[in-house]
Amino acid sequence: MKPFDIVIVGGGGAGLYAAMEAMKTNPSLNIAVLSKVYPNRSHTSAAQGGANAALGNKAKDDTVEMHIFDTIKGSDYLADQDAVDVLCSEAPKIIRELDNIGTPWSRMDDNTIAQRPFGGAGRPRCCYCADKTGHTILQTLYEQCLKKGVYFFNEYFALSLSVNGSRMRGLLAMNIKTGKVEAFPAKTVIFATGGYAKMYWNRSSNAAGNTGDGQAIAFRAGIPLKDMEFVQFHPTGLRKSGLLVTEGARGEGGYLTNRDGERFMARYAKEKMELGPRDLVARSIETEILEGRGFDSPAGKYIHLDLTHLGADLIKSRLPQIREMSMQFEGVDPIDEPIPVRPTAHYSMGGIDTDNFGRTVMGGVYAAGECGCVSVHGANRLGGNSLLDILVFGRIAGHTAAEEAGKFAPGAIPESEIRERTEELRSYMKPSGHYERYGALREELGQTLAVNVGIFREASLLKKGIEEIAGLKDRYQHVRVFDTSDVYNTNLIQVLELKNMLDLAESVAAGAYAREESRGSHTRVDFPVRDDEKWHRHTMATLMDGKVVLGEKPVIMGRYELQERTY
Ligand code: MEZ
Repeated sequence: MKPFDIVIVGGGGAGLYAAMEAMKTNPSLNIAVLSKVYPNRSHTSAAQGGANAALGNKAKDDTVEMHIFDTIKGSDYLADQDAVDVLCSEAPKIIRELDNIGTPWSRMDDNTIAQRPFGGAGRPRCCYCADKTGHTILQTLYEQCLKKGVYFFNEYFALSLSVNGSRMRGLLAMNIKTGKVEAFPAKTVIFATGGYAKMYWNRSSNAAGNTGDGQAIAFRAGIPLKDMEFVQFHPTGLRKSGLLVTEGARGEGGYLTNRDGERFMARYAKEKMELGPRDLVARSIETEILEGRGFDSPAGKYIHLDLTHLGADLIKSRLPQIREMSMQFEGVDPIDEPIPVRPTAHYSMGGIDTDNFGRTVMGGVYAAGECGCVSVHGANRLGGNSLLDILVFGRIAGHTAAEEAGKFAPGAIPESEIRERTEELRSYMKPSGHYERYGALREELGQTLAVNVGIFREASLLKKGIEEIAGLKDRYQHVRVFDTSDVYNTNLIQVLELKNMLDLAESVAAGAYAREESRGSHTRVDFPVRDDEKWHRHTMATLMDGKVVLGEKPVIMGRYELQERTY
């Protein structure tokens, strides 16, 4: 195959924005997007509530500076302040740019882009398209990429980077339709494969495919991962499935109530109530449940998200998807009854370490969106800053790669690498006396993470989690794929995804065990206080001889000094 100037791995919002921007920067470039699903089925489509930008449409006195401060405070002061400046300053421009290329934003009466309140934000600045914001953004970007001539390789599963010494020369991927390993020689590669929170299995709002493929490939190629222990639990996942019930439901005025009918958030965030930041609201719900004030059911414990007082018109016009999902997955119509919810693993604050331009430590390799960690979210992301992150930093990574592609000579990927990868894939199908099945390992991984590396963490649990993950990695050596066909071998894909999750889970648990403090989403009951002296720093995980080695990196400060975080 002819070398590409840019290969983008992942067809969600970050990948597509990167492709669109790279084309705009230099239309003569040869740009490919590889995606394991069709791009318009990427997980961006599940982002419901919206994207933050200080447009000042709903609150005239909103400012970019307030957005910056809310984000830094929300991050529990672990975000890099120069990166947050970029995120929030670019926000109004990027929302308007999306408007110009056709994103159907909901509108206010004066026809300006509608905004709703979101957690941890001082002003209502979350721009939305009903409760299908990510879905509409994704469609808009996909259309633009097709129009601009981006090459799409859909249903390709990325396997590894091809690296010669310190020189990256492209990517190897499996064509899911044929089972063949194909080489994609490239001057630059951008990873935009989304997050890794699906490792929590059914305690997750994530799509089945959010298995951290980009992070795992980069990790195995020697690129460090940053702040992996910070996994965000969204306060309101549906009780049975963990699917997301947007924060927009609380932004529109929904209440959280316990089994005594009490709006319990008054106990935890007197001022912000249900619109406290996610880490705080998720901990509060979990505390209500642990202290016996939740509801019990065969499908698990839960609390209520009550929208009944909002009325049918509002629910039907602004939260139609939530209504549909509640009816389909819980048998509850939120117009008439509260929705049973419980926190659900939703977002990976950690990811591939990048600078503010999307560059990693390896020349020619970039990352953006949830797959990367720039870091704008620190220890806790604010709702509505994720779509914003993929747009702003997807665009920046696309621009940087387009500008820098000329610096890297195209490398050829040797045939021997294709053969090696093919043999690796085939090795899963060789008969073996003792074998393990994917399903059991997958479920046990989710279970150990939810129990031992969940919302409330503690040394002995984390240690158990680390041991259990190591045990699962040993057992993985014996995992076998019984479907030996080449065409759409989904069992093989699942097994490869499991390998990625196991490698990443190890770094999540190792970081969580090492970080002896509580900050943002990382709550250590044995170290309940934030320890700025020892831990106001990023955790860096590197893979050396197959082992996770932890290091650290300073947090970039700016105008805002460390403060106690109250809401
Ligand atoms: O940023 C998010 O995670 C988001 C918009 C989710 C939601 O509650 O809708």
